[in-house]
Amino acid sequence: MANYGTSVDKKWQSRWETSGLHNFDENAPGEKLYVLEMFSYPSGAKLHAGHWFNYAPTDSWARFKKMQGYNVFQPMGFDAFGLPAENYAIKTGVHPKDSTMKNISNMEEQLRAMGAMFNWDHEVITCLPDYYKWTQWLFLKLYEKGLAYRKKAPVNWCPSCNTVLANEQVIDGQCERCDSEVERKELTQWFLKTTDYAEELLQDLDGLDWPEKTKSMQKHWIGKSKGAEATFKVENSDINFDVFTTRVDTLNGVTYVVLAPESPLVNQITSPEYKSAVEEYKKQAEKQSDIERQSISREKTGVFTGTYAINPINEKRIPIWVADYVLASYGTGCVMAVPAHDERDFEFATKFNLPIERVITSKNGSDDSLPFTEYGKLVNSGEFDNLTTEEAKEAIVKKLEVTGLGRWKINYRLRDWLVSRQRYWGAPIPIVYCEKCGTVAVPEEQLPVKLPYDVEFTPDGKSPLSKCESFLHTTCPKCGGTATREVDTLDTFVCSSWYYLRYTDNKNTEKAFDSAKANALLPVDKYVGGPEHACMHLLYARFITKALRDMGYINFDEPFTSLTHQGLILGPDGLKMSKSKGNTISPDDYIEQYGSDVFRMYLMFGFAYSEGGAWSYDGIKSIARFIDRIERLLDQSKTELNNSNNSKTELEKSEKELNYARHYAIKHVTEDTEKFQFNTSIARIMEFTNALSKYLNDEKNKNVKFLEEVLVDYIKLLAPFSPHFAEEQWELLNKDFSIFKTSWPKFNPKALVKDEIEIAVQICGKIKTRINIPNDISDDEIKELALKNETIQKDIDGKNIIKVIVVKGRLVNIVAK
Ligand code: ANZ
Ligand code: ZN
Repeated sequence: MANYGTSVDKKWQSRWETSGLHNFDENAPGEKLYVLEMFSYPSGAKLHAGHWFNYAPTDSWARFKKMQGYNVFQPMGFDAFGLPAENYAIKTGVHPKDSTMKNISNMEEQLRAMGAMFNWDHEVITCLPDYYKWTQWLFLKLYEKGLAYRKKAPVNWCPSCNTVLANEQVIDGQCERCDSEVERKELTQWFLKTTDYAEELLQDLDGLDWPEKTKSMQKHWIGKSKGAEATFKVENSDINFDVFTTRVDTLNGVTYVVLAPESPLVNQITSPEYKSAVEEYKKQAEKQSDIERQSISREKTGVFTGTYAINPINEKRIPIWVADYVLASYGTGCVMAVPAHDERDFEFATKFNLPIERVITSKNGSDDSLPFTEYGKLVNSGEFDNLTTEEAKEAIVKKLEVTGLGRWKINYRLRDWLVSRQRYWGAPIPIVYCEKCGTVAVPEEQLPVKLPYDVEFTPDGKSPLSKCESFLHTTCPKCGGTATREVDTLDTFVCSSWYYLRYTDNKNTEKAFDSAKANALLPVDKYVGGPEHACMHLLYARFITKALRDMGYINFDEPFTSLTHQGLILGPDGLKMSKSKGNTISPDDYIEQYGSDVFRMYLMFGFAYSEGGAWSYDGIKSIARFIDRIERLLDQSKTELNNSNNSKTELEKSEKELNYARHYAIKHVTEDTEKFQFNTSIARIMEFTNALSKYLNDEKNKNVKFLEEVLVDYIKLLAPFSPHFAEEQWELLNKDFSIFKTSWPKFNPKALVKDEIEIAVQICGKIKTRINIPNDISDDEIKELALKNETIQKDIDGKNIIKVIVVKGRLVNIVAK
């Protein structure tokens, strides 16, 4: 009867803990290897199959690297501030701090049951003052550096929840929680200047070992666009404005210009008789999200301002419109419209009956329909006629530069990071407002600005902290006069933008982290987590790393050298797991039934790691049977070891076969595991298992010395994938604790050269038979063996042999008539 199960898990978990096996020692031998899994939200739902799929296989990888001799650092913690906890609190009335701490202790227990070699002594919990004190410190450093600033900006506003929403809470223009249409509202907010690093964030992507898709998503998000700015004068006024265009070659085809409704220019230039129509239009536009406004399928809307502008290249007079397909936040918020060559302008011009003037034809002169959006040759452009798009861009910018009415310009789509949240459950922004001194940073020695416990946190449109008098009123750190505190809290992504640094020095009470410690352990060598963070967390962390480097706190440029995304584990029905669909898989029940190793091995064998897939009940059962089978085989092996006295050094044929399987497995498990290809690694272990079983069931007197060597390698190969089970088997083999202190098996290339190989024998190109031949004989000897073969003899009897061809290692072809 099989022994493996939770009792074996518990035995080794406690042994690992009491022996301090997983404690990190920075002075231990071996190259450092920082393995990091994205830390989780302590939500009430406990650890689900997705967490396991992130953490357990990555832990197996880390164990594999440890056995290869690396000094592995694998910390774990909790991203504990933020909306999930707060929303849960609003729903249940339990204070977020209480529910969060309770959830953390539940999840810690579950993580321990996983048996991962986390360095718990380095744990961080972002909602505790000893952590958020340093999040506040980070904010102040950025503020000192001019990388944090405050300005008025439009935010997503849910009129029914009465609160600001993060971008990620807006789903298709609607509030994630109540499905009401999200509005835009102007509020004064804190921003971090990610845009200062746009170019470096883009350039450094090239050097990262990250999935191409993720790099390309970040690249798009940063959105570098090379173009030009052209300056238009407003007729009968001294107001000028710039437009950003990537097609300055089409400047002669501009038939109107468009301002974003939010552009401050709109009020300045609108002529009196058009004011009310424009005001009305602006109100409508406020309700649309940027995504809707940019949608191609949406019908274009807009309004004339009654005012005209002058085209800087040909002094033509063109109308100025306001339309919401122009975004205030991109470029200059003003667009030169070229309906003949831009889809959206074309649609707009058609709807409002504005002129459409062609200025580009295709290079080969064929007549194309409008809008023609490709590059080509200029027409109707005066002195620029016949130039190609590329040539015309140069020539037109050159001419504009002379008059000062144009220049080359690079634009980025990336916006500064809005970090203010009108929420309770976050790190307070460490700023004080004084009537006399204005905006004042809280001095470092007064940190942390503690988040008060007794606060009415249900959102009603105002920041919860503004209703907490004892928090709100304070004295100015500069002049000692009365002052009020900033009542917004920081976006939780600020907390998670630097946690990998704090892990290295989590108990430091003097500093956020010690530079020498951080520089020694970072960058993270392998980061594993979901792809959904591509343009948020993964970008923010890169920005913070670069900012801290420039302030001299760290000496590396990138936080995460290599990144792997796990796939998604779906319900048995192939759909995304969700409580409402009733298709969730709770790891706890399976661990209880089968043990952690069966669960983790199923996750690794049943799915390609980066793809995931649908859960299968049969799949996990077959892994449970596989572990049972191994256990029986190892049992049998031990009996053999005790009963036999054969310990020859020369290997018999059957031993050579097993030795081949052994080294074949070592080679491929090593190569595949390195690449997170756990499923193929385990498949190789299964083949090795079959070979072992075949050898054991041979009746002959076993070679115990050889068998013992094989078993040592076999259990070592199993160790990363089934750590508790392997540790148990290691002990049963009378080996010293712990298998994770031993080194990973090395494969012997010689063992992979077979003494005998099988080749085909053909007559006139048709396969007649297969023969086994020694590996190291000459072509003539091969010919001789082939011709001597009985089947062949019969076939060629009475025929004339014309030619015998040998294809090394594969076949012999006999041409006979
Ligand atoms: C004239 C033009 C003619 C344009 C043409 C395109 C084709 P990317 O590549 O994304 O940088 N644009 C500029 N600012 C905008 C804003 N705030 N809101 C909406 N659209 C804006 O796109 C640059 C192009 O997007 C610019 O080039 C401008 O339209 C438009 F045949 O200028 B173009
Ligand atoms: Zn003051």
